[in-house]
Amino acid sequence: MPDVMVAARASEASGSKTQQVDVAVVGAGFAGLYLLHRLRKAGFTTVALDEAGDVGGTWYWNRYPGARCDIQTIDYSYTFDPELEGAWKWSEKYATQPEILRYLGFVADRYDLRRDIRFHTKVTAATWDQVAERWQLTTDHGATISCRYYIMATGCLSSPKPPEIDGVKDFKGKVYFTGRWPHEELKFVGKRVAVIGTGSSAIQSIPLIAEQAAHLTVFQRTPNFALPAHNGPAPAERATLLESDRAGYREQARWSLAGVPLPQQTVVSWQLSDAERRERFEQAWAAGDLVFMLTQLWADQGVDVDGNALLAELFREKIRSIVKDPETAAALTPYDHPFGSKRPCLDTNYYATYNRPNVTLVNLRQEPIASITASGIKTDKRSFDIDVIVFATGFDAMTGAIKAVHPITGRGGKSLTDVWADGPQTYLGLTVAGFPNLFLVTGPGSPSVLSNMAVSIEQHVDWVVDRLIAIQAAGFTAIEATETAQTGWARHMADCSTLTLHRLANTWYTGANVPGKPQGVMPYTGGVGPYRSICNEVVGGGMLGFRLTGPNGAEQCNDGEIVRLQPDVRLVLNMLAEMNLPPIESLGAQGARDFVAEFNKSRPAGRPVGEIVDGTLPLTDGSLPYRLYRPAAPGPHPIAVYFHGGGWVLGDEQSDDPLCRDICRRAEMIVVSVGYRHAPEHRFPTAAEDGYAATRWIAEHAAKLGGRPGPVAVAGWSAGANIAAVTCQLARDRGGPEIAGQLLVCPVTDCAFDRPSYGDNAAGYFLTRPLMFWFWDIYCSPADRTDPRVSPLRGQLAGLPPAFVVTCEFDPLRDEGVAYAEALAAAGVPVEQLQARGHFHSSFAMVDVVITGVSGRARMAEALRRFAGLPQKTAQSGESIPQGRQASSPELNAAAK
Ligand code: NA7
Repeated sequence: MPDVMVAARASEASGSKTQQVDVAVVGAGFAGLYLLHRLRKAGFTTVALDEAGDVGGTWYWNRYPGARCDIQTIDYSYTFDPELEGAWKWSEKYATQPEILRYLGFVADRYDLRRDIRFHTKVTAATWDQVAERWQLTTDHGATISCRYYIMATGCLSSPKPPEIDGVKDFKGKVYFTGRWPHEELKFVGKRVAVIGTGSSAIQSIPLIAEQAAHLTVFQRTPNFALPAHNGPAPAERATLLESDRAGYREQARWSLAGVPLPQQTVVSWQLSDAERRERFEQAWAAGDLVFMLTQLWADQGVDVDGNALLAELFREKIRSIVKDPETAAALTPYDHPFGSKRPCLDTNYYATYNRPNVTLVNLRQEPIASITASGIKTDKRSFDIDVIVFATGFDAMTGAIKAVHPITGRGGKSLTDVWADGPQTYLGLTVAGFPNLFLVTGPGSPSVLSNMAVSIEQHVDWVVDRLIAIQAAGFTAIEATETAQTGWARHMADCSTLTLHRLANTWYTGANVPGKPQGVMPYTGGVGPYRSICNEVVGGGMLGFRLTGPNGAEQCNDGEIVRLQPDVRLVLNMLAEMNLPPIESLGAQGARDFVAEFNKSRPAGRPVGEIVDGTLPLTDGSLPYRLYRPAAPGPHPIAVYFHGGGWVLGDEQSDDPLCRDICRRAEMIVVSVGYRHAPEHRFPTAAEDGYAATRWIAEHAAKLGGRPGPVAVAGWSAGANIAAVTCQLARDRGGPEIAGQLLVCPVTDCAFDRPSYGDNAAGYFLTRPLMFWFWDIYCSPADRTDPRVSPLRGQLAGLPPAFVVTCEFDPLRDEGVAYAEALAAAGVPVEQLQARGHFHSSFAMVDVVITGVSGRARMAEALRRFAGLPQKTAQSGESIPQGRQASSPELNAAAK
């Protein structure tokens, strides 16, 4: 729509009088428009301000050739009004920028939104007036504004980055920025054009510019992964799915990981053959769906560098097969970042464009740009005569647009720029401590750019407007995040970012694209659905982490951290809660065993090891089964004897299979998991005596088992760790075998139940207090419980082998584990402790489910290697990064560790 028409219909707020409104919004894009609509419906007086001449936000500015969305348009739409959905039909799978802009104009018209928007208006300062409890805004055009609430709907990618290359001003030709493209159509016919950058904007525009230009030279700093969009009409099956159950489809998107209704992939890469993986990849390549490619191939593609490398290599093969010149193909092939850690692009003929005779790729890694001259671009090797330079160099993402609307001065005169000097700090990506009544829509700390923005925007807008309604109804006039909540959110963000591979790439997600910008993963990586549930929990918890204030000293503050669990632990516990399982102790011993066996069938298969051998070992009164895990590398290897968890009642030598495989792979040791006998059939001290006898036999038969003769290590989890600890005491007292060290993961060490962890974690973290009581009752009568063969904390501890003791924060057994470690240390035993924050009793046994346990399991393996006298490993399987060819790979390797 021409600006002149807009101006005629836009909000009139000229003159010098201050405009008084309840809410001022900055931005008239997807977020600003929906905000206006909701605020108005809720009865708030509002004004929106935008520098642009019309609605559209990022779609107003990014008019470069080929600009399209990279989420299918069927999903990249408002969902708040089914009638609106019925009234608009997208013509293409990925709509073009003009069509998206028309859509936003249509929405603005439909709800008559322009009358509350002041276009061509930039906020030049925003100051919190503590006395009036209002924000005072000055603008470069028209009246100042006084508002109770100030909402930044400024978008994540709306502040273009400066060129950062010397000499731009000297250039005599034309200069364009993809992020600020002129409104009139540009003609490149007969022109020598340079495009600097190879992100989405460049990858979308390069093929179209190449079709016109006399010559196109692309200056590439970092190659990117791109897959074909296969544009055309919206895929029929997706449209049918939506139309058959619109509400259900939208709801699934709202609770999904990326804001698109796709399921959680559960099959892991090592469960698929090469051919199966290739087939999945080819299907995704043919589907031309970015979110599908990013999430649906195999479960470990986005969380594990090895799983990711398999996918990245398939991409590289494609690039090599399309681009004919091997040198150009090599330069276009990304090696410096895992697939998906930098935003991959959707393209139309991108790679094939480099087969055109009028296109040249300049690899800036080999010949950096030295300067821009009057006639073109000079690298340190060559000069290029150029008529037009297109900067597709990206944005100061996430924070740039917020900080651009500055200064924002909060309580006590604090400036947001200063508060964020070391990186953005927010609570939920929605609010900032010290800045009352200020809200950010899809701000840093929320899923934002790692999600379908349409879904995330609606969730934020609904959350904010619903809160304003509730605050007003309760008689409060100000809301502010607490420092505790904000610090807790930063910790949770950091925990989440260890789950994905985004931290391993230099990208605009991390701020690395802007010189001098503080670095850290800015969007929330925990997923749209989990994030939504957290926001709901904040409300359900009485606005946890917010201080609400109002007239006459009214105040409410339920201070605290919203998430203290590791993000994946939280997901597991929520999933278990949703399953509404009966308490294990209600099932009887056999019922509980059947239940656990069934439950274990649904977990990810452990990773391959060199060999697995099942056998039996003799006892004086029978025999015990064992399962031996042998590393792939040639032996002989040192041996770790392993005892499974299960409260002396449940499990067997196979029930901790994924953990045994993990230990075997990481420590490169043979793991022999022992099937000791269980209660109630065999009560105390059978399990302990079996553990000792088995260890003795294994140590004596180490060579026969293919292991290295000499001392063995012992390891165990939960009741198995109890048996490992007891075995060490018995071995010391009974003349052997010699034990090199003990790895005790969440051990049972004592029969006292009055330590705080038994109370704090009595319920809700799977291993409950009633379940522990049940285990104790089945295994051991009260009269026997102080025997060191079941309460090793009560035994003599001097002279025991070195120990590595792991405890988890949300575990009834936490404090007795810590007590054992401290008592060992006091007795002169070398001890290392891992007190795992945010973890629960099963965290480390849930290999490939609780991914945040990886670093802990890596430390456990290192401890076992130390016990065995093996050298420290430099890179762990599952954490190593594929060897790159570019300069940043050593840093990536370091980060991966
Ligand atoms: P991006 O994805 O940030 O891409 C910018 C590109 O420009 C990228 O290849 C950069 O290389 C390159 N760049 C940036 N600065 C320079 C300088 N100084 N010299 C040479 N090359 C440079 O921005 P887009 O606009 O393409 O896409 C942004 C998002 O919008 C996109 O992900 C979609 O979500 C929509 P680098 O990788 O930094 O080495």
